[in-house]
Amino acid sequence: MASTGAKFIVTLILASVMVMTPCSATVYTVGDTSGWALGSDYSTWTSGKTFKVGDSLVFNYGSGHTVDEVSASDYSTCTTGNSITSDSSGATTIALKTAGKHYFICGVAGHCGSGMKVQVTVAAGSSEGSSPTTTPSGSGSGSGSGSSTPAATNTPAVKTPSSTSSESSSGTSVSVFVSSLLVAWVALYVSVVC
Ligand SMILES: [Cu+2]
Repeated sequence: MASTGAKFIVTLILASVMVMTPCSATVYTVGDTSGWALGSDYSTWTSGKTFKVGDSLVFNYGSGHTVDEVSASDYSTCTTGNSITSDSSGATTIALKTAGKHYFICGVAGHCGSGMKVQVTVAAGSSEGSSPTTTPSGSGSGSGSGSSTPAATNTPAVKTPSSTSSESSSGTSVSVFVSSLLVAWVALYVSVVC
């Protein structure tokens, strides 16, 4: 049935969207409920977290702080004044657009040295993950033994008046083929996005 195949494909698309939604982007609140403040240990906060390209960091803080993205050397020495970016709005969202390490400090004198510094390692969007393995379904089987006819490629669906079981099975195999193509495409897309 065509409607069954269409429902199956729609279900696959919906399922793939549900799979892709949580893996596409994660928003991390730096320090969680403590926010961006003195007295927090941000190396503890980053431990166990995996940051990816597309994720973002949200810094929540009161007045008297800033969020400065700095270089590695400025991070280690708590040097202010060479910031790549700086914000003091109280709610800073940093989109992690590139892979590698990103360093953030508070630019107020003394705060970085007192612990207001955080570095995150951002992984590339696509890891060399599992390539989707396409299993070739044994289509075309069912021909008898010893038939050496070479015209077995892409037989068009001809409506034969005699209701044979091969007609419905060919329709099913076509929808399965299209579905497996879709699954392979979704798997490839997910592996690129995640
Ligand atoms: Cu500060």
